[in-house]
Amino acid sequence: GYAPLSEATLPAFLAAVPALANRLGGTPADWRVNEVGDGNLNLVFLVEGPGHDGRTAGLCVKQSLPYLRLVGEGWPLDLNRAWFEQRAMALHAAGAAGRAPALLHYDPALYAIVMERLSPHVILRRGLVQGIRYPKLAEHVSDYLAGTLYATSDLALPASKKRPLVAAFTANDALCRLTEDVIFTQPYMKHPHNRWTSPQLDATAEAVRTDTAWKLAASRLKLKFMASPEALIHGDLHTGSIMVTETDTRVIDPEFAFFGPMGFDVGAIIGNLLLNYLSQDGHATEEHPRDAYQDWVLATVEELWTLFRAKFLHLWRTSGEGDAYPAALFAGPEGTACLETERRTYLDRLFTDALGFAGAKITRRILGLAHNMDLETIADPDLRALCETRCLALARSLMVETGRYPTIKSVTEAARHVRRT
Ligand code: SR1
Ligand code: MG
Repeated sequence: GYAPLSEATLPAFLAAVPALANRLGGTPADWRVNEVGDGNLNLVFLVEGPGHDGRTAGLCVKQSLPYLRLVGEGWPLDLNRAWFEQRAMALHAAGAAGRAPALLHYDPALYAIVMERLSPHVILRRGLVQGIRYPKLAEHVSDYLAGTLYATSDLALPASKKRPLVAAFTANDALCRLTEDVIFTQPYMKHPHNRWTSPQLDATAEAVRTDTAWKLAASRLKLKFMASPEALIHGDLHTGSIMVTETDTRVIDPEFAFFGPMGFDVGAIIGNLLLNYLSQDGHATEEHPRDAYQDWVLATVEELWTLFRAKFLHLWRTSGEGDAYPAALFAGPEGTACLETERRTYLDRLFTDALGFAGAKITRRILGLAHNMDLETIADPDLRALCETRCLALARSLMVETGRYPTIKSVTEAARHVRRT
């Protein structure tokens, strides 16, 4: 039966799985366990054992709690999110090998996932707030996005393979509804879950609630989220769901995975990077100005989209085995040219979706329930409010005036412009 694990009970759980015990080495008494979960939902344990040949070994264990950790037991949440997470990890590994921690074990009764412990990786968001550059970030995240989204789409999978997967992930209803509520609905209304740190934002939040164009844009995006089973998306790809070193990048936490719009994942990471860019002014000091770092963040946004687009197109051109766009209909030079135009149109549409979702992801982090340390750790309340106000201006424009942004450069230019206001 299910019971939450603890630092005291975890060794016995691991000792019962020979492959895990062997990996840790020594005996359970030698294993050091720390609960380190600082996310909104789950328990996370890091375990270290003596390993073999003088090299220590580590594991990470993630377990669902029957409620939302951020709020407490008053907000029950489906335990089965762990099943969706480990299933998504397995399916995504096929499209983007090496860009996530290795999945080692799943316990369906305890809703516990055992995976490779990443070391010396840190959460990307923490590194960004400290002003650390990650030269491989765009290359690796674009590998992950293109690989996972393409491989699970109708462009790569025959319908008879994709449809049962769509059906299985449709059952991740609890987490989809959470997203629908906290991202697309609650920030645009008076709701007890909403909070913002700066009283300076009271008037802005009130203005959002009466901004019909903004609410309409949020609702259109919500519909797209609910009714576009394009690919198996991560579903929560913010900068807290990525672990990094200067040379390695791993995506973690796909518990919100379901078949949804690809632009939601692409927009999540772009939106979180843009939010970070605008938050940097709250962390700059005279001794440590952040302007050059901010240029790096925007260059990363540009590179990420450009590489994603190129890699996705390459996969489609070279390995299209899905049932959409049957090859037999596009034989000959005319068919080839026509299909190539179609591919570019598809990517243009995906880009537009991503920008809208990026705006929605920024808005929810300022006016909704769950916030980001990028903004929350700005000590000066006036400066924090200024950064938040700039974020909201950019977010609204991405959602309401999406057509103004035909290229990723136009997006980064808008971010620079907002920063000057
Ligand atoms: C209750 S909202 C919790 C949030 O944390 C997760 O990381 C998701 O972003 C979710 O929306
Ligand atoms: Mg998460």
